[in-house]
Amino acid sequence: MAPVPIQQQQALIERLYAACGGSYSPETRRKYFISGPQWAAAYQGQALFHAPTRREVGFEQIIRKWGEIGIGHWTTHDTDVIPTGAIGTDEQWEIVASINKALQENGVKCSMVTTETFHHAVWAASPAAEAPEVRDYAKFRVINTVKIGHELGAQFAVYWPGSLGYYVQGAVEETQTLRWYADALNAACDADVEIAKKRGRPVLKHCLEAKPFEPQAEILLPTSDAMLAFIFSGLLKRPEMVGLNPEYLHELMWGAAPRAALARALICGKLFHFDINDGYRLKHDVDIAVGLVNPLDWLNVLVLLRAHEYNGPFNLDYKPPRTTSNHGVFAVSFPTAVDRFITLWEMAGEVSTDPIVTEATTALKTGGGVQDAKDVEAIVKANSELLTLHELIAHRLFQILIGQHRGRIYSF
Ligand code: GLO
Ligand code: MG
Ligand code: MG
Repeated sequence: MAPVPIQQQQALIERLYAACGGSYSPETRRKYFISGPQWAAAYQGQALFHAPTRREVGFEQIIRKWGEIGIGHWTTHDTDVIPTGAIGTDEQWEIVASINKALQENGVKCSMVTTETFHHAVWAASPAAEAPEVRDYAKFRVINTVKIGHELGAQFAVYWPGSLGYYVQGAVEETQTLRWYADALNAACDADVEIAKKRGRPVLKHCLEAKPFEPQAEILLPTSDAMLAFIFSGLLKRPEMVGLNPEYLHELMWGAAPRAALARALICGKLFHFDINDGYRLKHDVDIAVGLVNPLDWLNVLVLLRAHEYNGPFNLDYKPPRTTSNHGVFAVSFPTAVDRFITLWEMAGEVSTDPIVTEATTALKTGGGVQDAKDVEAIVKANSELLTLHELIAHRLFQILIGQHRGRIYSF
């Protein structure tokens, strides 16, 4: 093959993307509650050891692309779109008005807003720092985000308290810091109740997002389970307004089974919002797009969510890799992520109606039929053949994942 000159590269990408087939129409994509974050599309590839590889992209372009691709919802941090110095000023409301215009023109809705409490120097000692002025500023910021959320028509506010923790031990008293953090959330919920009432809108769903490592060395609320304990701790004035935004990779990072973490949130009635992506156990937050690393696990996660009729958003919180170009972000990265999600979601539907999975599951739940609950030997014996179904079900899920249940076989 001859070298491909730069002016022919986009055409090559588009031809091979089309040749992949299997993509859904924008109308079909819009039927799912999928949201695309401003920060994900605007990510330029930078990190501590990485210089940016892509040019800046603004909200006008991202919202337009969401409309074209069929990503029905847009999400943002306050400072993704408003410079820190303009937060709360007239300039902010001018920007918010132009966001509303862009959303309307492109048939996209804002579903979620979130406050950046990790990047700016003011958060060096976290949003629940010792200095009362930092904590007052944190309250101002989260209340302001609630206001923006209502103005943009959002239903959710997310909090990733990225810097709530420490690097060196002994300076931070954990219980005090958690109380201070709760004060900020209480201020946001109180303000929300008032604003919602004034505007005749429902209150937002306030969602906490945990991450086990980064950017602090030690994190005070590192897992979704820790956050559940925090929600039910008595520190929150309105715990009914607060739930979770688990992120698939954040649970995997600490070694959890994401599906089990989601199940624990479900039984508490706190699975409000879900950040979808992929990655590896015990690595940093690589934020790979959904289904590229653990498709079988993802299929299982979606089987669980369908079974519990989860109807909240699926937020594409991943980072297009540094090797993807500005063109590739919209031509390949986002449409393929959406389409893998839809495929896995529909496959999860097939799992729930699959006759083999259904019969095997029913047989397991029926058991071998022993009346005497004290007869341990009889119980073991009665179920000993039946339990082989566990492995058979796992095989069936693999078949569904690769389409083998529809008769696809490999012959020599
Ligand atoms: C970072 C988090 C981050 C949050 C966002 C929403 O690791 O995943 O992207 O999801 O700040 O609050
Ligand atoms: Mg996230
Ligand atoms: Mg992440």
